[in-house]
Amino acid sequence: MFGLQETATLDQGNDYYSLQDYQSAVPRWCSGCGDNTILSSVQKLLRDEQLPPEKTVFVSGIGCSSRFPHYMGTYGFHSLHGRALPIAQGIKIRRPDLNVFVNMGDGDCCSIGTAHWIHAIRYNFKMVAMVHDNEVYGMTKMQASPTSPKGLKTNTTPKGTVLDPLNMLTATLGISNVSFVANVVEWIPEMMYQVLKAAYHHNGFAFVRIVQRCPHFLPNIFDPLMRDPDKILMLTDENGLKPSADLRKIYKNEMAHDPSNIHRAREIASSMDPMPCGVLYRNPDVPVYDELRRAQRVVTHDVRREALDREFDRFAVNVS
Ligand SMILES: Cc1ncc(C[n+]2csc(CCOP(=O)(O)OP(=O)(O)O)c2C)c(N)n1
Ligand code: SF4
Repeated sequence: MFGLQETATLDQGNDYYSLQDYQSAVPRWCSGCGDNTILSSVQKLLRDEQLPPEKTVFVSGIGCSSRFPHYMGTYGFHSLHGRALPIAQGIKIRRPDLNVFVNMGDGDCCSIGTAHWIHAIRYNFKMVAMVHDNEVYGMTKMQASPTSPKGLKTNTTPKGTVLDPLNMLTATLGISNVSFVANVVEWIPEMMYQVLKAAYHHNGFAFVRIVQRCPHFLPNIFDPLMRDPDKILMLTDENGLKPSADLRKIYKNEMAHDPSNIHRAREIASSMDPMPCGVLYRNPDVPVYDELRRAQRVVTHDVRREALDREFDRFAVNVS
């Protein structure tokens, strides 16, 4: 019996995390929903990077895409509509040792969450922020989102939207302290994986827009993009997208892009035909807020105890 106990002991030092270690509940997204593809890529990334699940947290808002943390075998925080980013920042400031990922819908980030989005770019905390852009409100059954294409008929725009969609890439590239911006489509997993990997390795706020299919409400909207490979422009660079020979056989539209050039990044991001996919902008030298704060404060246990004692002393009752 003693021997049995011994073999049942786990050797924590030699852990290898498999894909299953990053999986949790069975996803409840519609079949064919692009959120499923994003989930698979992210789980593969975490497995390849061997991120300890107990040191990793996924934060989301509210929406179909925001169900993401339920399906990860890590820590998770399914928060409030539009509020994923401040919650993720709160986690990062107290626990800089954690790997923080954020999943938001286009409504979540670019509508109700706009103020948080802008300030998160400026604060430049180290985290990966993914926007699942299906160009519609999915969970609440098809209202127009800021990224809906002009003319789209939805429950809130029965005669069709009248405005051009918000370009979240040029918007992000226009904010002070922006440090990483990328764009991908979820139906090309190799591309999405490589870009998410680059985002994870970026020291700062890595903003990744992921164009995502919603076959339930907008079944054909991305057909032109999906069916014509020439409508995709691969932006290649040494530390970002490095397409394989197989990918190159299908997607022939390719351009070497220097992601340190913000003017060029803005220029490229301003046109979606063909759709630029890859890392548009990367600047590793932008100050990272969590590192700035860490450098200023050295809070040892003694410092904390002294502060607590001082606080308690204010309420001390002298009975002598
Ligand atoms: C404060 C608040 N306002 C509105 C809602 C209703 N609501 C829930 S999800 C959602 C929109 C979801 O669309 P999106 O963020 O694009 O995500 P998707 O479902 O398409 O993934 C809305 C308006 C809410 N839950 N909370
Ligand atoms: S409604 Fe759309 S976004 Fe929501 S789960 Fe279904 S396909 Fe995905």
